[in-house]
Amino acid sequence: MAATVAEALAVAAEFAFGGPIVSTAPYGSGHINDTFLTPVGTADGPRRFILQRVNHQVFRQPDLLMENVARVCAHAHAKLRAAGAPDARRRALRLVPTKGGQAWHVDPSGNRWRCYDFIEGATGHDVVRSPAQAEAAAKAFGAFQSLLADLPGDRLHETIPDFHHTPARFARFQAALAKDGHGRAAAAGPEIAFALARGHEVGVIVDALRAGTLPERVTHNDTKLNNVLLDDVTQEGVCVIDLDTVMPGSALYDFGDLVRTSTSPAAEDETDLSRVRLQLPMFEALVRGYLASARGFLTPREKELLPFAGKLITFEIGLRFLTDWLEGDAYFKIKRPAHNLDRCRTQFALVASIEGQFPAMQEIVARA
Ligand code: ADP
Ligand code: GN1
Ligand code: MG
Repeated sequence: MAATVAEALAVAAEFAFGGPIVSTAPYGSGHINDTFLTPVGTADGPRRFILQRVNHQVFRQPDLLMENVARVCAHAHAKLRAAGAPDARRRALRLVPTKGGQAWHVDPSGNRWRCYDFIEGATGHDVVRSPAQAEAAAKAFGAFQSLLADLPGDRLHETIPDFHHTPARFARFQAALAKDGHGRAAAAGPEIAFALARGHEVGVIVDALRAGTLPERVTHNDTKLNNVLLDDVTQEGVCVIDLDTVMPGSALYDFGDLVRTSTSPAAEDETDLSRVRLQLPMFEALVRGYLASARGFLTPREKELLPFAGKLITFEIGLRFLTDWLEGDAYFKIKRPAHNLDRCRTQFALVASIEGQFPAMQEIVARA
């Protein structure tokens, strides 16, 4: 059950905002957490905050997750300060402490809540509108990976084990299909066939990670377009958000999810599949933006696999939507009965479009 406004208001009172809370209201289009926009009157004038209840069905170890988030925020701000970056307050998330000085609050039912400064004058877009936006988003996520390359301390906690283990996602899909616990498989024949026909290539990235032919890095792991806020005036990348899945991974899944979410003119849940396609100018802009900030650390093999990564994660997320649909919509928030099946169809239509343009994508990367 989603958190109510009344619950959010009660929890907001626990945070050290430095003034009275004006109101709170549900905000954004994320599929996982419950997010509230919370304006507050402070001594310095009105300010806004993002209050979030962490989804602990999805994140089974929310305290470890919050440890990761706090470390990443602190490191980002330390580096921005050291570099004398202008506008540093907007460039990385900052956690607002509780009145007791904690980085997060635990409510009486055991839910974890946290609060961030609201990044003003910037927007997370659900659908890409221009190559300039695609370029800015990719540059920002590349810079984020670069920022985390020297994160001090222990390896980050794996907030969701095997998050981008595509073979494990495939196995889970096969198990859900075999069980068909909600009698839904019959309604998804073409999607199931599409998925089963692609089982042979799911291991390419994780196998290479295991073999050491691709490096493990600290990555974001949820780099969809609306998880980076772009400046409303300049369209530049301002701030990478949604840090819940920052953990060890492959840079390729990060680039791939940009391809999934920033090359098609259609929304993730578009039902008119004729609108779903990879637009090469957007892909070219992603490659340009990503290489602008990541060229210095990527290996030749990582660069070579950029087009494939786009295809693989689009397939993986399509598979996850299909699996969730077969399992009765237990994971992703939905707004209509077949929402997850619609999302799966959109992803698979994009996979097909990528497959049709693969040589042109490889050509773009080779030229860059
Ligand atoms: P979810 O995991 O559910 O996607 P997010 O952390 O991405 O949660 O937050 C949901 C939405 O809230 C984002 O897509 C973005 O629009 C908005 N948002 C989150 N944090 C901030 C912030 N600090 N400033 C402005 N908007 C934010
Ligand atoms: C979820 O949290 P959000 O909405 O940014 C999901 C991603 C999926 C994405 C699909 C923790 O991202 O893995 O790619 O939906 N996050 C988690 O839109 O599962
Ligand atoms: Mg999000």
